[in-house]
Amino acid sequence: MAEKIDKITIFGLGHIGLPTAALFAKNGFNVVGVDINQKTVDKVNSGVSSIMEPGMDELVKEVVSKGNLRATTQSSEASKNSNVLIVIVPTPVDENKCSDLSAVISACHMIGNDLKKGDLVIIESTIPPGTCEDVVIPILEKNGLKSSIDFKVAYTPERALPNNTLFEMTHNARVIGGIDSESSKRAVLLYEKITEGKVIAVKNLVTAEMVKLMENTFRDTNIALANELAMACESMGIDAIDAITAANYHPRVNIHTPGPGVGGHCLSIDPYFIVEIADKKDNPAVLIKTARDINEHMPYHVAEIIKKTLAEFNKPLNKSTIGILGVAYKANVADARETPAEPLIRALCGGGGEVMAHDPHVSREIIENMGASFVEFEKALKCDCVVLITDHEEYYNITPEMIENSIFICNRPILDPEEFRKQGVIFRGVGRL
Ligand code: SAJ
Repeated sequence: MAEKIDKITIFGLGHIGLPTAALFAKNGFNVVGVDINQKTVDKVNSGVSSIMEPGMDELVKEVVSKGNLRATTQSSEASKNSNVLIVIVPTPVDENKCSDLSAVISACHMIGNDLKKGDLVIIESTIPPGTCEDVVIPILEKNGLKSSIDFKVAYTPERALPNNTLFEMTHNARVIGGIDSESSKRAVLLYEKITEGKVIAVKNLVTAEMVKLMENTFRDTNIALANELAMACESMGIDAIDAITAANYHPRVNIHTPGPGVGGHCLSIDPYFIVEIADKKDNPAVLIKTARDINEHMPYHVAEIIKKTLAEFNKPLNKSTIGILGVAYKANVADARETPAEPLIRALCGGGGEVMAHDPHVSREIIENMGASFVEFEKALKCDCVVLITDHEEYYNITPEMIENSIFICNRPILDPEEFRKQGVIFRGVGRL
């Protein structure tokens, strides 16, 4: 008897949802993507990727033209014709740094409306530990079907690195937790179809939820340690980059790289999900919260370095032009979500500085919304003070002669300070002398 092929509906066609949908479609599944954004739906249906990610344009074109992937805003018709329902919608934090689960809740209501016996519901969105049991399942059961008995539930976090998403999705290990062993078994078999990486079943839903948060918290906390060491080094006259590079020769030491702060939609948010639940359980996650505080402070620390350096040369901030190089949250991406460049720009503008920013990937509109004027690379280099925030490849070839007014605050370790100092440029930055 021929194997029954799962029909999949994916809720959310964003940075993770669309590649996931496209990969299932490429592997022969019939996939429907549901999104609330009509423009996204139209784009995908015309065979064009709605996200900027290497390989996605070709992949979306291929699977849409073969008829294996289509998009819709109508969840009901999609759900009724599927037996696997996957939720990949955003989970931001609100102004109190608590999780905003509204998109997950809304997707679960849509699924709950049309849930059938035998369906498998999979959550991929990053969520606080316990959310599947406490929030997701009660909504799915609203029409009387019972989880585990009538339908199955699994949680599997996505762990792909932006800009390398397709490769990592098909090669990284994947962690899966289920409400029961049958749920995780079905989810493991499904994801084995799209990845060559190991698919690991953990004990239950909450363990899988926690694994994702632990990974990003490890990285965020390690970067906070690097940033604290960098600030300590600055006050002691030590070049932190030299010191960290040397320390990392130890076989069991791996200190991450200090910088102007931690941006993006993952590291700067996920640790708060642990903090939130740990607080509720009356067991505060002090180290994790402190690490977040340190990383959130870094843009203001950069602002202080700028002000102090300008003052030394009798140039008050409110009479100076500042040229920011790079506003994306990390190298070679166009994504500026949670970027440390934004609080820095706002702090400098608040202090009366005239801030101009260049980024080869981020649009004029995004830069102007942060409060800076959008300028060409050459114009940014002519400012009283040039400040490098993002280590885009385009900036690797900056030379001392290009820094017209000889003040360069370089916050990523991509250039040799001595080369600049030899030519009379004041070279400072996070962790630098
Ligand atoms: N950063 C530093 N110092 C470092 C490394 C990074 O300051 O040593 C900064 C970056 O400049 C950036 C931020 O941290 O502003 C985050 O960048 P990242 O490259 O560490 O991570 P993301 O947010 O792009 O992706 C992370 C990844 N998680 C881990 O590596 C543990 C990715 O695998 C996850 O899939 C993703 O989060 C996610 O979706 O959660």
